[in-house]
Amino acid sequence: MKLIENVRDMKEMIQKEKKNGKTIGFVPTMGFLHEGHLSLVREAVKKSECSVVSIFVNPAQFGPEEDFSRYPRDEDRDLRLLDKEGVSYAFVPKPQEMYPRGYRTYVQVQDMENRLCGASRPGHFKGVCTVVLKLFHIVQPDTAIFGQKDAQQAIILKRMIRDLNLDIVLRIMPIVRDKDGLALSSRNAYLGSEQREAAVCLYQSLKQAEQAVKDGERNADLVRSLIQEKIAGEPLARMDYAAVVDSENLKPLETIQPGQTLLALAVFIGETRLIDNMML
Ligand code: PAJ
Repeated sequence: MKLIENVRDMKEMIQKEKKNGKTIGFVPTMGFLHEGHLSLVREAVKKSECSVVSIFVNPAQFGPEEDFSRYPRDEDRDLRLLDKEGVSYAFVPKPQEMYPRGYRTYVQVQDMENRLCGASRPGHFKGVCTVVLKLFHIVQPDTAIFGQKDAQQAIILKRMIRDLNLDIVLRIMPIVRDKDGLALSSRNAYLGSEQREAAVCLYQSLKQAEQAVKDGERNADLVRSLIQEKIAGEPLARMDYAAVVDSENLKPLETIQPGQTLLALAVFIGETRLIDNMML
C-alpha cells in the first residue's frame, strides 16, 4: 500500500492508474477504523482494480461545540489495518491543504440536509457534502462505498451525485454490529462500561419497532413512540430524535410503506451522541 499525504501526488497516481485502464474504488473515512469501515474497504479491494481509502477528520462537518479536537485518532494502526486488507492507496491529506486560508466554497443539498441529524447538527451535511465532493474530484472513483450506518449521509450523497451529474456508482454496505447489536462506531470509544451496556437500547428500540411493523402496525407515530418509550426506559440515555421517514427524500411518513421506510434515531449516552437506523 502507498501512503499519499498531498493532493497533487494523489491526483498524479490516479491519473496513472486510469491511463492503465484500472477501475477505482473509493472509501472515505475519518479513521479510527473498525470492522464497519473494514467491510467497506474489503468491498473496494474485491470489486475494484485500484482501491483508495481516505482518512481525514473533516473539521467542516463538526459544529463549534462538537468533538472535532477529541475525535479518536490512531493513524499508525489505521494504516497497518489498511495495508493488511490489500488497499492500493491510503490518502491522508492535511486540513491546511483541504481548507487553505481563504477557503470559501461549500456544497449543500437543500432541505434534506436540515432533517434528522441535520436539525441537531446545523451545517453538518454541508461539511460532509463539501469534503466528499472534494475527495471525489481528487480520487475520481468509479465506485464509492459508504455504510448504511450513516443512512442520511448516504441518501444525501446519492442525491448530490445525481444532481451534479457525477459518474460515480454509490454502493451502500449493511451496518456492522457488535454481538449485542450496538452498531460499531468510532465514537463508541467514548463510552464507559455502564454506558456501553446502556447503548444497546438504540438497537433494541429499533428491533421492537421492526417487530411491531412485522405484526402489522402501519401507524408511523405509534412506531415512533415505541422507540421513544424504549429509550426513555434507559436512565443513561437521552433522546435526540426518532424518525420514521421516506428513504428517498427523508420526509416524515404518516403511514409506514414497507420497502421505502427508514427508521432512524439519535440518542445521547452521557455526552456521546450515537445514531442507528433500520430500513423497513
Ligand atoms: P466515518 O464515520 O469514519 O465513516 C466512514 C464510512 O464508514 C461511512 O460510510 C460510514 O457509514 C461507514 N461506517 C461507519 N460505521 C459503520 C458500521 N458499523 N457498519 C457499516 N459501515 C459503517 O462517515 C464519515 O466517516 C464521514 O462523514 C465521511 C463520509 C468520511 C466524510 O467526512
